[in-house]
Amino acid sequence: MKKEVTLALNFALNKGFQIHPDALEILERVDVKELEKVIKEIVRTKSKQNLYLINQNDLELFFGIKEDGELENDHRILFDPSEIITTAEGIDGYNSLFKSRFTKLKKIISNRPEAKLLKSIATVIGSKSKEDLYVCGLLSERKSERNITKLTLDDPTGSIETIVFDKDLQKTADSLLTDQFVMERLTLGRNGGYIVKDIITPNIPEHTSNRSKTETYVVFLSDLHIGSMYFMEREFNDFVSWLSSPDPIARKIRFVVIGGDVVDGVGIYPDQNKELDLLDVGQQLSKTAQILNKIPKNIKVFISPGNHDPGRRALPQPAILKKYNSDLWKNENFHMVGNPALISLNGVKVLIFHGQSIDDIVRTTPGLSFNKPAKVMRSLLQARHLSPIYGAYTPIAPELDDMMVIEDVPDIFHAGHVHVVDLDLYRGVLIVNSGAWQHQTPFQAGVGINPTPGIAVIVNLKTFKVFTKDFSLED
Ligand code: D5M
Ligand code: FE
Ligand code: ZN
Repeated sequence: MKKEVTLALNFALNKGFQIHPDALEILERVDVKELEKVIKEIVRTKSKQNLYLINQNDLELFFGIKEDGELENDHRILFDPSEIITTAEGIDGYNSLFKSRFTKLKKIISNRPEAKLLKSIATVIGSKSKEDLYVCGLLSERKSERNITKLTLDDPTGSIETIVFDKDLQKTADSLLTDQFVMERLTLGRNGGYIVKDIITPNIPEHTSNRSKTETYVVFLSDLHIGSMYFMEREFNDFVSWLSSPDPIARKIRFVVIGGDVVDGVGIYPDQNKELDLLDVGQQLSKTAQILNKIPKNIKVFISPGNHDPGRRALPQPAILKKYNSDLWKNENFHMVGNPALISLNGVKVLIFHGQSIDDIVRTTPGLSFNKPAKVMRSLLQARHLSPIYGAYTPIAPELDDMMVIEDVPDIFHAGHVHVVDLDLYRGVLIVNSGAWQHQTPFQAGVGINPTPGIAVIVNLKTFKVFTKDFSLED
């Protein structure tokens, strides 16, 4: 028997407790770091009840191995790109991708009354109408010149350059993301220009979220970066141990969602090797499996990849392939999904996206910053698209079907990537950016990214109350 186990048991024996042989068997399976704390807690509770026997049931309950039958933990995978990504080749593929994006978003906007008045760009260009004209398309260009903003829209019939004069409308125009879907109300200017009178985005409607019947909790994590020298191993292990602790919040957790950058990977950035503890992605994933396998068995874990994880870099990404580490696939509590993915936890729809596009959006949209990723996520919901900007940093695969369109309005929208915890509630959708478990890297320090690592974000799926628990150690 391990020394820590003997010590913890002696504590109970010295208090006059007996230990049932069944309980001993469980001690093989539990996290010894937590054992002392748990035994003390059991001794305290049972002394009050004048019960001096520690049995299997006590240990199972306090370690969270035993199901609290009351707490529901149903899950469904509603969307996972892993098995359906195809990658059409070259230009044809991108044409299909944009056509798919246009068609899907036009359908989304079609329930607006103005949508009935929509005309194709080719028709509008030939028109001499004095009436208002409605067009829609993907925003191929946004230019601000002196006092005006020019917006160019493309649809399958052509391209139109439109001009925004109105100051308030210019603000809306500036917040649009390149390649996002936009609808405009236009009038013909005296010298032939198309003047924008109104800008309409697909946006999400005011949303009444689905709720869990029971007060089951979910933890949102991302950006562990296991294998990096900066991975916060002690803090993360503390978090995993805490899941088995008697803490009343921990006792209600039945789901853990990990939104990518599980490992640091190899060859992701130039000179990354200098910052790696483990130089092989297989080793990094083995270590991941070792750590995550300590999560109690009554918790379901969903693992989605990010830009550091092995597999395809371009969006949408498939789940981390079995060939890199089958251990992650063997654990029946683990569910390996792609990026993005839509899952249902007790009926609550959770959209999981690593958040690669946040970089491009912050760099090109006035008023957004890396310190407030939830604001950026809000603009993704408004655009009804997870990664609109094409041709910048974020690689996008030429799929025939644009799987990055937000077709279903989620109840919770989870992303990571920028390593900053941030929360928001937008039209009834809970927005969570779940930070990181990696200290600030020299690169991040150089570009002024200030991470808030070591914080677990926990949501009560019945009330949507959010808790954060800080595991970062001061040293
Ligand atoms: O990205 C974490 C954040 O830091 C994200 O906003 C990108 C940015 N980042 C980090 N390293 C680089 C390099 N080398 N070039 C550009 N941007 C970078 P993560 O995906 O965790 O690396
Ligand atoms: Fe990351
Ligand atoms: Zn990332």
